[in-house]
Amino acid sequence: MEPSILVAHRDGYAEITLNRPERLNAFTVDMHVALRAALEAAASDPACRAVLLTGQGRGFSAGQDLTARAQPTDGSASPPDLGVTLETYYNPLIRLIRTMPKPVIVAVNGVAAGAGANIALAGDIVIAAKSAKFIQAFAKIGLIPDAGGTFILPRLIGMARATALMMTGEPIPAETAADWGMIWKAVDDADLVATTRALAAQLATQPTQGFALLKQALNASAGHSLEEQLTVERDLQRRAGLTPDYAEGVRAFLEKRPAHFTGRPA
Ligand code: T3D
Repeated sequence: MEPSILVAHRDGYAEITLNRPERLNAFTVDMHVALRAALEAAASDPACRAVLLTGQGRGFSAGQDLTARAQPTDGSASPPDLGVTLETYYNPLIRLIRTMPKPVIVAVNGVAAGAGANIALAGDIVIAAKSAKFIQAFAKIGLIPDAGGTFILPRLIGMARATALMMTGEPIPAETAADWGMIWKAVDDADLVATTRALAAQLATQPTQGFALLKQALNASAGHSLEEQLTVERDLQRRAGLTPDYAEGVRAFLEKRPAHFTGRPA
């Protein structure tokens, strides 16, 4: 059987591909376990300084595999406890993407629906092929958005648009998503792989420890007042200032040459 997740070690970064194209990369337990393992390995590998997440085939991901959710009409089986599924699989996945100490770039190669959309939107930099679309598909099956969607989407595009998308399930094309600030940009389909690989390779040469601290600062900002966030910035900048990459960055500027960042901790 084909592995549900493919991992390729490239130029300083890990490329992780969701690999159930016949089901538009819908999530099974096996895929959750394999994806989490791949992300955890990338997070702890000092040679890996960025992650590129994408999907195989014509979809990025259609969210939860619904074939695993069919219930008999005669009431002979109790419904699944979806709270357990979220706590066991989706929530740890979103926490990992948001908090892993290196950039996560998401290349949305095709439709991203349900949790598939919200997993994509949890990435640090999201670039989509122009033919891709984002669908908050949950209401169509009687569920509420999950995988961090109710937190992340309103912060990206505002409450009015997020609520309407969540209630209507209207597909949003990649270019509209970019115009609305849901993603960073939409590129021609033929350019998606080259654009996102170049970005991942470039970010893998940057101050990785600084990026980890930057992610901490942005994550903290959501629930903070300006005063609280200024304190966070002070504390994290203190740590950034101790890194070898800060010293190298300043030296390189003064010597009028490109910086050679190692990504090593202080
Ligand atoms: O359950 C829990 O643990 C709670 C967590 C829930 C998280 C969630 O993600 S809930 C939301 C689940 N996802 C959906 O509701 C989306 C379902 N899919 C669709 O609405 C459509 O497939 C798309 C709009 C995404 C794409 O439409 P289209 O026309 O481009 O493709 P298609 O023909 O519908 O799909 C292609 C194949 O993939 C098809 O199989 P077939 O007929 O060729 O054998 C289809 O059944 C399969 N597929 C698509 N999505 C899923 C799926 N199979 C299982 N689960 C899916 N989610």
